Amino acid sequence: MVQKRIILANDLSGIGKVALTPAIPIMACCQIETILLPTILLSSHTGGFAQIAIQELLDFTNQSLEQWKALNLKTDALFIGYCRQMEQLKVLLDYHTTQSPNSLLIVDPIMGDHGKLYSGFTEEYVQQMRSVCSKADVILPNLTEAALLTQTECLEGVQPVAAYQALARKLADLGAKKIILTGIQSEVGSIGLLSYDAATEQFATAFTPHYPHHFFGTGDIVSAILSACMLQGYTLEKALILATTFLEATLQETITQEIDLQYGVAFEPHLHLLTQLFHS
Ligand code: PXL
Repeated sequence: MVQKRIILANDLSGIGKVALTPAIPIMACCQIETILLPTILLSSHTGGFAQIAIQELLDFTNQSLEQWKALNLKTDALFIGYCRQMEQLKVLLDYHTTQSPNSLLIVDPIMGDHGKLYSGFTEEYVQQMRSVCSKADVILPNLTEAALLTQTECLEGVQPVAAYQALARKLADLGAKKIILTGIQSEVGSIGLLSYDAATEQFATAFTPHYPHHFFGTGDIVSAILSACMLQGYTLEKALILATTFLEATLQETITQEIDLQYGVAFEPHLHLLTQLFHS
């Protein structure tokens, strides 16, 4: 079978296993070919480190996309994650519309968590992200990002599933076709995902045990697995279960190993689960 090919437009960070770092091996294990577009270089993620080295890459983004246009590069999906420069979102959306309008546009609107924007992000960026999400086939916001996109209060703590369903519908009203909300809590002790397919109006959920810690990069791991599942033709129900199962194994491993959580989670020992599933 011909491998599916995805462009990953996301940050490349030295420390912390966020964004491209887990996405590259996860995609490989899921048998998806990656075309890499680092949108910004950072020496670490931005969650609590000082003295972060940063190299912005807008020119590089433009030049890469120009080369790919000249090559008439064929792809099955474009994944847009952490950009930080509004202009990058514009050129990526333009590339998608003009070069491969029939490929899947998957957007993880990485820009905040715990009710706040990440450092370096602006309200103008949020607006631009809203318009990118309106064109997307799949969006993968956490609750903070969903609140920013819908201009509503951030849902905090344990909430009835109906509250997340209403939020997903609001996101669909912006134009996205499939919504996957991450980090939802509908019972004490568990955390999970809720999907909504606007075409069929179907919801699905899947949960994993909730630990009282902040784990960096878990949203990026979930986004990579779900994106791979979409390309491999999985249903949303099945994709959600796979993502939460992988996350549960990863978090258990991380807790057992007593890892310094600033440095990211121990996802590597469980990559073989993905290879076993996707390698025919
Ligand atoms: O996991 C989201 C993320 C991605 N990229 C960078 C980050 C974060 C979260 O802190 O700092 C650079």
